[in-house]
Amino acid sequence: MQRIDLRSDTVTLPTEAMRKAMAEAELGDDVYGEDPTVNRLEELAAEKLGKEAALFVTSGTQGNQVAILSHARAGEEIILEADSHIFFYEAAAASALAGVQTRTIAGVRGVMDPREVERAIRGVNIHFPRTALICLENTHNRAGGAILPLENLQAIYELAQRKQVPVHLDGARVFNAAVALAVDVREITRFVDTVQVCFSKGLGAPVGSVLAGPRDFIEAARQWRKRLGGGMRQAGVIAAPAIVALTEMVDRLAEDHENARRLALALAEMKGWQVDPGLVETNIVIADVAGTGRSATEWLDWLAKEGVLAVDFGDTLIRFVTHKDVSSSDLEEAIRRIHRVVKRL
Ligand code: TLP
Repeated sequence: MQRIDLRSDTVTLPTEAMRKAMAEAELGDDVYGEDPTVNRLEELAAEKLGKEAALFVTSGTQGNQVAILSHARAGEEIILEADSHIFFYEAAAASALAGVQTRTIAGVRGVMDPREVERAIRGVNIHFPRTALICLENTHNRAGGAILPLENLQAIYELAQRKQVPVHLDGARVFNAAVALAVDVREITRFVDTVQVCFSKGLGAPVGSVLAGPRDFIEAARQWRKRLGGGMRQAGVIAAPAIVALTEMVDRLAEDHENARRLALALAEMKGWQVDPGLVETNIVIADVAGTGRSATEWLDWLAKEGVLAVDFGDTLIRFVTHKDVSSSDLEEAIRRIHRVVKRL
């Protein structure tokens, strides 16, 4: 039985064009700044994201953490959304590595109220830490791939500039947001100082992310990456497929969004499953199976036996992520199999 893997868009395998680019990449030692492919990727990413410079990093987590380390010092505070990846899924790296205190704000579908953000920024007082950074996430993973509205980004950026606090975007899936909004990604990144973008998710590259921002910030980030053991020598072999990801794989994300909407519509029809297809904006679908009287893990076991893989996002929540290695016919097959399991109950 063919496995249909909807656990994450991180499971995507490199395309033929990526493998060819890897085999043919021109290489050098990137710690000396001499890998022409890494240099080309960093220039291309900076240009596409509308920033002065960029740094190729090993992963989304490393990109976010290098950003925090470069923006903030131990004993300072960073503001972030309560369900954000940096807070929820990075093993408390911000406190373990940067020594910062996290100040969370509960958002609505990942969107923080600018008034709450403003209230959370510290004034000068001997009792208070300095607010060093505001972090945003777009699209928002735990909010089901929700897009932060441009007006919200703008409002937060304007108040942050007024208060002289930099804004970092965890843009692991920012190209999904840009494609869904039908805007150039720079329309999003213009409202942040620094941004991390993953090549290894929906864009299909095997490894890596980029951190982009002002030139002096990226120089500081380069040293933090080195401190963390992220100096990667002949990294052109993995930068080459990332270049293919940036140049060839962005527009097709619309197909993943279409498949996610299709999946949400089908799941919403299943007995005891709760999904609002109207809330599915990109490639993530979160379904609540509370109405079936069974837990997410029970469902995941049954689905896995039918060769459909997803992950649990809470006691009764299941996350499905569509991506390039699940075609629309694979998706129809997944829906048939889920239906079979539901009917058996
Ligand atoms: N997210 C993974 C898991 O860690 C949950 C996934 O399968 O979605 N920011 C966001 C918004 C992410 O979703 C992820 C990965 C990261 C950062 C971290 O990227 P990596 O895995 O490259 O460190």
